Amino acid sequence: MIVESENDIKHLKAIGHICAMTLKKMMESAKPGMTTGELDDIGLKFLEKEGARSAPMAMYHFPGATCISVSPIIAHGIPGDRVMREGDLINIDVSAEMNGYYGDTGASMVLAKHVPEYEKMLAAARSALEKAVSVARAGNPLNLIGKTIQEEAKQHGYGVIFDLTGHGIGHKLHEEPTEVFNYFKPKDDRILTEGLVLAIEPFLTTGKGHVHEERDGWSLRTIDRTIAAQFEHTVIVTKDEPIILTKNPPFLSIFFNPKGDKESQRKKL
Ligand code: M3C
Ligand code: CO
Ligand code: CO
Repeated sequence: MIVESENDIKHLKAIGHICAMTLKKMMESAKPGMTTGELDDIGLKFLEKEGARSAPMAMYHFPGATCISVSPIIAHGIPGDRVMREGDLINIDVSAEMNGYYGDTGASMVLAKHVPEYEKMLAAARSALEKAVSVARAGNPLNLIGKTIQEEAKQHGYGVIFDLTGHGIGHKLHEEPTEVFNYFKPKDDRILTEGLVLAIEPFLTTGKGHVHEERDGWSLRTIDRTIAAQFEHTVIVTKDEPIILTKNPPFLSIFFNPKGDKESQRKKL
């Protein structure tokens, strides 16, 4: 959507903040031995308490309130009986609706353990999101977002997932512009305009960058079974730096969760 009023901004900020807080709550709650279904329930209760509805459920009848993907699943993981283990690479994606406005955010993390191989990719993916967000300004070509993500990935020795994209958002979870590519598309001549609401979500990988849908009809994994990491923000494009609707300072630092306790997280970062 294109933001037209202060009222639009107020509602987008409200749902964006709820998504960010839900994600933070889930990242802090994730513990070895817990199932993804239990973790989803924590997210669902948090959303309900705030008066928001799960967007995947409302829009697509997704069988969960949030998407929880345990590697080699990289996105659209269905919460269920899967037990999370120390050292698992996990992605949590929270999207929700309130008063007809949508927000979308996500993050990857390693559960309760140092895994340098994963942490390196997480740092690169987070940096790709930060850089992509900073170039999302009115007047810039939309394909600068993908170019920036791909260059940042390459700089750190990674590739991008070609099959998954960012998207417009606002009055629906996925709306125009439906594909905000995570790579440079020279022929894409779309220009970013003031007020445009976007979900920017780089997916970085060690593999070739194509995905396969599992038989459950949702879960996505890399075809080559390589690892991947995603970070996502919903933003409003302006003439300067965009307004980040899903910003939550602690969220950006909790990409590693050593023992699940906040103190050691802070020390580490
Ligand atoms: N929020 C998710 C979609 C959830 S609907 C099951 C998203 O838009 O960020 C993604 N799109 C593609 C992969 S994750
Ligand atoms: Co998302
Ligand atoms: Co999204």
